[in-house]
Amino acid sequence: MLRLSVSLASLLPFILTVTAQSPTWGQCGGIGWTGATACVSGSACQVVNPYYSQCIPGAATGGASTTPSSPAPTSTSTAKLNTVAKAAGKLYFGSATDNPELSDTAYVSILSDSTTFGQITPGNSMKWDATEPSRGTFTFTNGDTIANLAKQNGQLLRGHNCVWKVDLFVKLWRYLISFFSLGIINSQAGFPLETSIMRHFPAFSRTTAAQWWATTKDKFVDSWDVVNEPFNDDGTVRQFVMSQTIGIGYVDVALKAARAADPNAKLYINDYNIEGPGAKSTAMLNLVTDLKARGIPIDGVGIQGHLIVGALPGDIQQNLEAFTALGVEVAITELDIRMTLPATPALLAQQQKDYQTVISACNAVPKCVGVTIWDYTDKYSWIPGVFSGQGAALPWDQNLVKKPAYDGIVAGFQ
Ligand code: 9MR
Repeated sequence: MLRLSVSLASLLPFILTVTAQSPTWGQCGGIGWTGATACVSGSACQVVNPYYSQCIPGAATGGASTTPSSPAPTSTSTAKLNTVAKAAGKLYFGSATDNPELSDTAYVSILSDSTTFGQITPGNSMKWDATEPSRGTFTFTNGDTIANLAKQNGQLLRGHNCVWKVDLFVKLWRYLISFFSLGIINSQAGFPLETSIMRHFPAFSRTTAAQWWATTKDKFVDSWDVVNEPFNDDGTVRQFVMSQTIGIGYVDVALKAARAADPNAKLYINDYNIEGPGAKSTAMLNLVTDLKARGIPIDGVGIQGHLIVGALPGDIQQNLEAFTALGVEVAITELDIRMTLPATPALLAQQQKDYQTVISACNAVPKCVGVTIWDYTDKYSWIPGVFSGQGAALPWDQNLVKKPAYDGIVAGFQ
């Protein structure tokens, strides 16, 4: 015992030294970060976005770029992305955005250029956990901010999303707290949380969807991601409160409620890892076939497109055509193509090719109606916060400078 405490005591300075410095690729700052802000020797802390700074090997301390010391290659094209997309017969080229970054005026200025972006998707602020933060209380402020921005800019708006396992986990937790605090958990027989949510869903869908559809009667809105990510990668149904309670039939409930809220908007099911053929694409094809056969309203399949540089699935065009052959449209809804940092010229060149490949596939399929990137700049990308050591996934770098990927997009539409 004595020996243990002695050895712990002797280790303490070492442990403190270690924890005072983040490892290479480790987090070293960002809103809410309470850990080490210094990096181990050989790496430096770089701001990736307001929520995440990371120790980048070989980077200069205090700099804002994750690229190596030689100047990074940039885009040379002067074409505008929405202009080229429309010239190719598409409805739009668009970007996701989120409320916190709307205070960045340089960022908003590029986002608001409708020759570059003809469409906007709110990355978070129309989700269930954002619109109904407590039970029965709906909050549309943040979603309205983005809807109004799109309207002011003359951009289409994609509603995202009505039903998603990830948001329902957040809601379940809140519901649990509220049930306990209100002391009514025993008043609901059977499965109180599930029952409550199932009872509530149509009201949510009608209220939320109607809010933005009602503000968009002049037709700049086109689509809603009604159901998000219903499948696991092996094609089995994702298990969460809705699928566990009523099975895959929750998709019917959601689509019918959405159609009742507005008969005009295009209703989509949206998922990732369905860019190429495979078990998950097959499951989605089967679901859409079944929905169409039973007359359940479904207009489109959203192919998210969270991809990896140099590792694109084969036959993207063929896969898009398999969906459109069922009588639905498709859209690339959340495109980003990430790499392991740092972003070398070779990786940026490969990324340019990969963007061109995806855009060309959509371009070749008439019923692929448009492409949305999941925000346009690395400054606000979700990637580094989720995939450690990866990033640089978008066509603008974190200084809002256009990368070679931009030229890949332009070439893909030509
Ligand atoms: O980019 C979004 C991130 O800011 C949120 O924390 C996260 C959870 O709501 O959702 C991210 O967006 C996801 C999208 O809604 C659905 N497809 C995957 C996207 C990236 O995770």
